Amino acid sequence: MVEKNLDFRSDTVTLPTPEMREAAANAEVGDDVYGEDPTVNKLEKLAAEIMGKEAGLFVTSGTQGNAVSVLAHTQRGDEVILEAKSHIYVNEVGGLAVLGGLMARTIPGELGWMKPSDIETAIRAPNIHYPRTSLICLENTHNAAGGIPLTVEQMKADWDVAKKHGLAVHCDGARIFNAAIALRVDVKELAKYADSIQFCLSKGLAAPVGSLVVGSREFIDKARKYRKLLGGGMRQAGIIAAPGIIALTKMVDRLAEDHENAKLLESGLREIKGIKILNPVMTNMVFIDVSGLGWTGREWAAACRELGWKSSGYSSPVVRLCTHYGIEREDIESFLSGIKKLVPKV
Ligand code: TLP
Repeated sequence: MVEKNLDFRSDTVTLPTPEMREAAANAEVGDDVYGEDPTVNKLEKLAAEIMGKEAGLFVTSGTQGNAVSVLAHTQRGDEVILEAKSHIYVNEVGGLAVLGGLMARTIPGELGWMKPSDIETAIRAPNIHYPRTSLICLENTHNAAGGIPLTVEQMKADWDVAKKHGLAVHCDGARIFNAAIALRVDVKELAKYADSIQFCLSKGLAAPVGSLVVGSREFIDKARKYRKLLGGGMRQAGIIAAPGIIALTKMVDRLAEDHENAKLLESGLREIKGIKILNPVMTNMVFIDVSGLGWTGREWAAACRELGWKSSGYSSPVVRLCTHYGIEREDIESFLSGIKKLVPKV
């Protein structure tokens, strides 16, 4: 029985499955800073295998995974190319500058994808006046673009430019499995076109904590040291790694249900005059603009609350709705019939 979780704010709100709770309670543990936690070791190996990389590193969060990856790929004073609305640039507390002493060079993407020609133009030529460009960061799925999956071809095109110029590629793959499921490709095909990938266990995969970084052995050794620097050496972390193993082995395929539910939500909301759908709905996110109802996000969130749902809602009329484990088809259906009664007639 799935525990209900009527909350559209994010897929980060997912609750662990009963099997995860049990796995956490019974996990075999050791001191992971000594490399002696068997459950963490198993999770790291599994993650690397799934992504087709040499090694993996269990980190506390997506933000920490991106931070250690960026640090391991760069030197202070380098420039990093990223999409203008990427999570690393917008939502990670300026870590590039604060932790890495790095410059950010942003490129507006087309549905989250930076065109190779734009990347090429942004790469710095060797010149005494310029910082060195050393890294390109991709995001798949791209959150702010609407949970849009970058295709294998799109990733390859960006990768080819990077490699032509000798640059590293990091992928913020917080929701890379949503991308793989939506595109119906093996996640390895996407992972092939990144030197390193960070992906989250704690979003649609429903584990309570943690992310993984995968890449070459040499890269992971470096990233592990940065994780220690950032306070991420976690000792008996098998307790939180055990649910992660369940996430990777049992929770990936069901992401398709979240995508279907997002589609259902989209089509129901489209029937409401005054609500505009802002993104092509390809994974588990629906972005809406409620200004046509005369509402801001706050009024939207208040209406959702009346129906027993949580939803984001600020002064902006744009709201992101996420579907995830804990929300089922019938929940979306009853939400839609409820909200249709609550919106003002326009
Ligand atoms: N995203 C969160 C918020 O921070 C916005 C969300 O609710 O979507 N990369 C991407 C693409 C993300 O969407 C997120 C989290 C992260 C990295 C960071 O992961 P955590 O929250 O584990 O640090």
